Amino acid sequence: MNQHTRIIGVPTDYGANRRGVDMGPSALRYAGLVDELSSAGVSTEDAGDLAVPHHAIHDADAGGENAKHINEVEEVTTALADAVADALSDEVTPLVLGGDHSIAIGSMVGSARDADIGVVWFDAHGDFNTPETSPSGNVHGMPLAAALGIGDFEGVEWANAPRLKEENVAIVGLRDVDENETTAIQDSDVTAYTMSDIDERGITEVTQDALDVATNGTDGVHVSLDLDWLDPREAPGVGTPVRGGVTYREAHAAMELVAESGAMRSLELVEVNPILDEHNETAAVATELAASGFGKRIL
Ligand code: HAR
Ligand code: MN
Ligand code: MN
Ligand code: MN
Repeated sequence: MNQHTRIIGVPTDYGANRRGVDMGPSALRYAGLVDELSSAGVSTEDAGDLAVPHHAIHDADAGGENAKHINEVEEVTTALADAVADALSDEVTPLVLGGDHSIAIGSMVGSARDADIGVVWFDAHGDFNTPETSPSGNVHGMPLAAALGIGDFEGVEWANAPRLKEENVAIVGLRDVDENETTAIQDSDVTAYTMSDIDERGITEVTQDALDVATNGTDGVHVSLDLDWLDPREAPGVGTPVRGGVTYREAHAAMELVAESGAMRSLELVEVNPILDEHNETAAVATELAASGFGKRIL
């Protein structure tokens, strides 16, 4: 694994229905991300934040009921795709700080530009809606469908990850999925592991299976970590908390397996919302999980 990372902040909340997640990059840096990574033996360069357009009135000018702020999402994710691809060509591991989960479109597009990639998606949600199935119109519920070119996203060049196949995508921790989304996931070749799967088989076995899915025939894996994957008691600072998530220890065990696989080519931490957080706890947990993903062991 590459032990040099480049932090790329993406202070956007255009994909979410609650404001505040655009402050995620600051919260993560303030929580000591660079020190955490250095305790994992990882050197870090901070590329700062991408420029995100800010509108005075957020929702009045959403532009598109079915996919709100889609033009802003396109602008931000296109810039992020370039930044991620640049980091990889400079042989540093991109560490993308969200921002809401719509930014994952850019991470996947950039990571899959010059390599066949797999994806491990740690999330309470499927993020598999399309503009026609989304109950909310919020793009952070759509990034996997976008990258895979499903439904309305078919042939949408800026949104489709060029070298990512459904059979190399694994979602881990599902517990809140919309009806049409469930059907779409089942109809696809994506592999999904629910919280019940984790109850029955344990986090180690499930994560190992997910990594097998994502590494099978690929050059590396993009790891997307939505903090609402964890139980809200341990990660309260998220916009869409769902009871019954993984524990702090399960999350660490999973990230340690990610590190052991040696396959992580890019990582993103998303959906940290400091306005809703308690003393920046969620950001702190996120930074620790990142360090585990780069090989830090806690006893
Ligand atoms: N499924 C719902 C929707 O599409 C909720 C989306 C969830 N929010 C996220 N994504 N944080 O993981 O609107
Ligand atoms: Mn904003
Ligand atoms: Mn998500
Ligand atoms: Mn989520």
